[in-house]
Amino acid sequence: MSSIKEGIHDHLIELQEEIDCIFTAGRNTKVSEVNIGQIYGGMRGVVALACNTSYVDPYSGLHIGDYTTDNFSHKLPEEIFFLLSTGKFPEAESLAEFQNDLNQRAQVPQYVWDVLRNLPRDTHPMTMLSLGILSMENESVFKREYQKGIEKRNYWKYTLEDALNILAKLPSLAAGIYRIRFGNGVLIAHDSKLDWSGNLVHMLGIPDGDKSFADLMRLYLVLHCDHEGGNVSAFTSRVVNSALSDLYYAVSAGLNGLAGPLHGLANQECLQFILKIDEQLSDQVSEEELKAYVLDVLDSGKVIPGYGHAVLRVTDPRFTAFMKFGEENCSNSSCFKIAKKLFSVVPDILKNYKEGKIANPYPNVDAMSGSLLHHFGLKQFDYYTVLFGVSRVMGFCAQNILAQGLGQPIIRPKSVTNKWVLENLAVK
Ligand code: FAM
Repeated sequence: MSSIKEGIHDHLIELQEEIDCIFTAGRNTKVSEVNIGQIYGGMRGVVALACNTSYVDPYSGLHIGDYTTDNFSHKLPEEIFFLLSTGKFPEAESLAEFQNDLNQRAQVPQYVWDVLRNLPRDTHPMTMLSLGILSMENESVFKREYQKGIEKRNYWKYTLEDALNILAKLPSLAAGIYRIRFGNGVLIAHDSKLDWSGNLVHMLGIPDGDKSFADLMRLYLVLHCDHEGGNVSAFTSRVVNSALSDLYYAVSAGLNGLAGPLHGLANQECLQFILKIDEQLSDQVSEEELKAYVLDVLDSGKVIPGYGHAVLRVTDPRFTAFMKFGEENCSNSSCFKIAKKLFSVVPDILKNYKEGKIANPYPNVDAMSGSLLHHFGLKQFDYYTVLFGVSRVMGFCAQNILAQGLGQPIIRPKSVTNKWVLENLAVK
């Protein structure tokens, strides 16, 4: 058995023991009460899901297993996937074995390129990524084995096979999308000597891409990997997979959720926002001018991209990690300077705007990531959510593998109509 499979197997035993304990303590214990505002308000704050890959604390941000952002941001994405799915970082030997396995599976089938090359020239890169994954659905090992008849307790093993096949192909697929959509369409071959993020950088073929760009990409792919279970993309992916639609369907569905401007597309919108400020006011903009500009945007009914969060109530530690990277590697870049200046004015404005209705006035990960990519030569901001997606697929995969391994059932919350609410609750 491969180390990752063994690691997941052992982790599932631990998680199942914990669940047994939780159930013994009280299966009917109340966790959360749901009020009408929450039913109509996107279920915000309703605790209704178990997700064992990661946890977002409102005040300390993303935790993966026992690690906070500061403790894992220096790792490789492969190590992060191992951590998400087994609860532990791999030993050097297991990491090498895992990377080797991914290399063996990296070849993207020719028909995927045919599909992507036949799309309209201006197709959004996120559509291409989602479609690229979905077009390979016929390769699903889970689907093939399910049709033959497999035991429920083994579902996770075939979901893992699908996950490895998808993850292995992602750098080639994402880089190919970049080269078809923004370059001359000539693909650069995968290099088995490079690691997962190193390969993505290599196959993107960005001219003048220096060592810091490779470091940035590794950090980017690590920081976006997972954000617990209730965010739009992870939840969508889990719901789809809970119907035993295989991982190709589930990953593609999750990516479709990520493509929205309130979620993964915010980094694209964020950079557009920053470039506009650069064009209209320059990176020498004063605090007063910037405050007036931000207030104008808010008064026109728009959100400030990169600020706010459904769960976080502090500056996102992932933003802080990017900010540190920017200080160390490109403190003179215009975009970085503007992103930093926004950080010094936006939170105070948002705190007092809409009578304090904005729950979190602080920056999330998107407020800085695009500025750094732009500085290092990746200037096609339509592409940024693809990078977010490449990273987040690790979370989708790990969450679904563990959920299958724990035998979690189909997800099916109950909905009601206004009429039902009016007739059954004292709200008339
Ligand atoms: N600028 C202006 N208004 C904002 C705001 C922002 N950055 N963030 C929240 N608000 C408003 C929000 O629109 C809502 O107003 P209405 O009641 O008039 O609709 C009000 O404040 C209360 O919202 P909330 O409870 O503070 O936030 P939500 O949990 O509903 O929404 C976000 C969370 C992230 C969708 C929201 O903060 C937002 O739209 N931010 C800007 C877009 C963004 O940065 N998205 C990226 C999120 C990131 F985590 C990711 O997925 N990559």
